[in-house]
Amino acid sequence: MPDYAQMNQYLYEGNAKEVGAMTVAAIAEGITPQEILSKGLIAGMSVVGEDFKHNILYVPEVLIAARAMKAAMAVLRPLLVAGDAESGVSSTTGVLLMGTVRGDLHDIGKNLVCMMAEGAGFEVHDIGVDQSVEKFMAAADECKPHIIGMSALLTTTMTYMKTVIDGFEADGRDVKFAIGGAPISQMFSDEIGADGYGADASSAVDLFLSFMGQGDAPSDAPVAQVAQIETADAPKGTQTTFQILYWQDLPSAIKAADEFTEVKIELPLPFVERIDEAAQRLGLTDEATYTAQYKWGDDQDREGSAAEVAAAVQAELEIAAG
Ligand code: B12
Repeated sequence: MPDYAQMNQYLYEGNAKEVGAMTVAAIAEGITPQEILSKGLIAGMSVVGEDFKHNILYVPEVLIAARAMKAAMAVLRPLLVAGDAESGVSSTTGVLLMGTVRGDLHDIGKNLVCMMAEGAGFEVHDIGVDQSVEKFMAAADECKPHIIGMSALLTTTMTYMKTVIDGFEADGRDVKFAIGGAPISQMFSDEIGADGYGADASSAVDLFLSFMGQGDAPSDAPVAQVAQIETADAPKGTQTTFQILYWQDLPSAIKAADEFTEVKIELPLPFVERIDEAAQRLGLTDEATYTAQYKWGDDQDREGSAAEVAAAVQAELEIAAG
């Protein structure tokens, strides 16, 4: 039995070598790839996500953890694909076009869905991250998919899924849309006119199969939680130290801490779009080059609670950005 707590810890530390070695050892021990994925990798990554939310980890550490996860997924990939193929579904199950939507560089979940779908016999065309409606259309012209799967991990990019669906509809194209990613829910899927939502890779495959007339759609899943700003009342005269996270010279996030509480604000959509546009202009869209551009600015002090200071700094950045 693998030491999953240790594996989670290695993943958290971004120790790709150990996570990979433990994955190989677990497979040799006869553990199923699904168990390793859920108890060793996804469980570890959810701790990373929580600590990211609470300012214990920042983008560079998360990226290193994500790399460790990818290293282990590379070991599991052939097994997941072969394992699902044994489930008896034919290799002509259907054609699936997958991509992460514009402005969003998260691809771990999408890659997992692609692997599982491939294993279930789908012909998968993965167009990668940060994909516009035009790119989805051009790819659809090429591969003529039955299903288009879109992934989004940011509340600021999930709305772009509707742009893609509307674009295809306006063009009179008939294709099924499946959507997924941590902030996505069935309610959101209904709201934007998608054909279905999958909470994880196996529900995603069930959903795709149901579109192809094989089996039932997965049942509804709970709505994922999104990051929230913590606030607390602080006494008068409280001092806060804050920093701004910049992508090159463009602000992306604010963290502020007083004696009692710590607050993190991800700046809203226009800021994300500005960074995205600059990255596109400079051709810096691959994950490592993109994230290497993030740097925290200097510590600054100001009177007020962390929540008040963070809100004031956000307002100033919004005014400065016009
Ligand atoms: C790893 C990670 C990163 C890595 C991504 C590396 C990579 N190659 O993917 C890096 C460091 C680059 C990153 C950057 C950022 N991130 Co990030 N990141 C994460 C983290 C910790 C894990 C995501 C993950 O891989 N999960 C594991 C996979 C297996 O799960 P999954 O993606 O949900 O996929 C499953 C399902 O959703 C579903 N699914 C997924 N896609 C699809 C598609 C279809 C069709 C279907 C049916 C199903 C389906 O099946 C998958 C498999 O089970 C999350 C926290 C979290 N808990 O989600 C934050 C998180 C998503 N990131 C966040 C933020 C804010 C950012 C940044 C804006 C930070 C910054 N200030 O720069 C940037 C944005 C960059 C960009 N433009 O995209 C926030 C988003 C908050 C919000 N509400 O919008 C989160 C939630 C962290 C947090 N709690 O604050 N991040």
